[in-house]
Amino acid sequence: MSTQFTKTPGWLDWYPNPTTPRFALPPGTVDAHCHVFGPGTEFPFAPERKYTPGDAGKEQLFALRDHLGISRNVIVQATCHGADNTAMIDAVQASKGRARGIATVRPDITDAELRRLDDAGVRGVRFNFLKRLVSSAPRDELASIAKKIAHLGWHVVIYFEGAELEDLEGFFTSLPTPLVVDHIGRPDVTKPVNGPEFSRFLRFVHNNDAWVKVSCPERLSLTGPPALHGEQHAYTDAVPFGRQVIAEFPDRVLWGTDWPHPNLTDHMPDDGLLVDYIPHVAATPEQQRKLLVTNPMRLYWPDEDA
Ligand code: 0GY
Repeated sequence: MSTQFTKTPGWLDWYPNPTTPRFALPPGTVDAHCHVFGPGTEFPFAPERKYTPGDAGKEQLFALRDHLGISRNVIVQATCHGADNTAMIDAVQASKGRARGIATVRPDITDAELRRLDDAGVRGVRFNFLKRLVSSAPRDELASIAKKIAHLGWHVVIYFEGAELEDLEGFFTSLPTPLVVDHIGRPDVTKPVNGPEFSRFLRFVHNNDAWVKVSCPERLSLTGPPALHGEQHAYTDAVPFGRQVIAEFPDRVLWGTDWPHPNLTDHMPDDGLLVDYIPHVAATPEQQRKLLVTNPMRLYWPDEDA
């Protein structure tokens, strides 16, 4: 039986017909953070979801990949699908080796099921601490998941608000896997890049086996200007944060589109212009190659050449 879903009011769909980027992505570029939503008729959204997105299926994701000049994707399970990874796995398998997956799992997951996910291309799980996205994130349950996946060589993707790192840091440090931080740890970009909050974040990355996604300036920025209408200097208030992380940890940074950009209500960025944002944070060809190709290949396709 197929199910029709009504989008959350105010929900913006992804940008149609994105521009061709002026910045040519290096060959082998990996989009290390994107999602698929449904389509809802084929892959119903989870009853416990906090939002109902518009459909954004694998065909559209792969079309964007090809349009922007991206080679590979890491498809992150979105909360609207809960712990039902079917849509994400379907997309990863349809990519014919050009995508990996990050799953959401429950603590009672069996070893056999984890093996099945690993065979399908999953390389990690995501722990989400944003109250607007998940009802709870019990640390004992998450710790038991991390323990179960460690032997597979997987990592844990962590999504939290910058201000909450102080509380979460001890828990993160106790986990037995590498960590991959979403969206530069969501800093408050009105605070100084060398202030206590972002310094804590940089120290945390320095002291742990942690990678950082330099992604989502459109989510972090308060002043814009938005990546729309050909804007080549978008999200200027987020730039110093991306720049700092790339300068300090050139070998542990990743980039992602975050397509189809869940929960944006103010504006929907032109994905072509989001690519043009990259050289503002990764200025040199060496930084760009590491951010876009070498680092994600090492984490997600260690046995393959870009
Ligand atoms: C993102 C950010 C968001 C949503 C999700 O899984 C999700 O629902 O990740 C958000 O609303 O900030 O990474 O796409």
